Amino acid sequence: MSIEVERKFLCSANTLKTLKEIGVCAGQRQFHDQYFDTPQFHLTLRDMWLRKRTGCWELKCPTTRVKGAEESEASAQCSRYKEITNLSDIKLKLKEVLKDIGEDVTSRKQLSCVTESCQHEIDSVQDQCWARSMNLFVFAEFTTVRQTFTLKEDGVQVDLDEADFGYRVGEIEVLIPEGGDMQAAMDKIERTAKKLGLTGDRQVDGKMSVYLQVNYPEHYARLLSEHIL
Ligand code: V4E
Repeated sequence: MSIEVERKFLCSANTLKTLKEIGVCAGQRQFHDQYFDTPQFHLTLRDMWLRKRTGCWELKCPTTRVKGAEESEASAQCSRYKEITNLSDIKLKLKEVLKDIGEDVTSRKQLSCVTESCQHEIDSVQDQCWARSMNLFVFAEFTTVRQTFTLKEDGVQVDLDEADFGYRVGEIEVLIPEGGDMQAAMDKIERTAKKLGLTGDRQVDGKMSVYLQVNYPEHYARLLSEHIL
């Protein structure tokens, strides 16, 4: 399991010029994300983000922060999430969380899902049967074109994303192992942000924030009021 530490930014022409000077373009790719939650949004209301990205499942969970600890401006602009990519671990975590909130995952028999729908539907639907059995459905779906840059600074990656609903956002990202040096990761991000000439003290919206604002304004407002976004 790894922890993803990242800072989002809006990429101006100047930022792009600097990025091309200090980084190496590692390529461009396109991916399709499907995000899952219960109809009552039990996962996202716990800041848990389950997605299938071009066939691979990922679950992002919040990391525990030290209560009452002062946060620097640089740290406040970074998000940190634990990333679970092993499907068995994802299912275990989801069972634990959904059991906690009284969602009866055992009563929805996976077998009935298989016999009713999967024989007549495409492979991707079969693959989602376990999710359906946990009452998890796709609530957001979009395609992103991503250009990736690697920087000389060890382990720093910069992604420039354009989602198919028109939103563009950049992110400076460092991956560390669980229990790894969070401060060192944030320092790397801060140094990179300075090199790119980034200013501003507010967190920049990610693709999902913008998607929710448009498609689920009430849920978005709730996530804001509960300080999840
Ligand atoms: C963690 C999270 C979400 C899941 C998607 O995360 P994000 O990093 O925005 O997407 P993406 O496509 O860049 O994933 P990557 O390729 O880096 O793995 S959706 C909303 N959140 C919460 C969240 C937050 N609270 N604050 C910020 C700045 N971003 C996301």
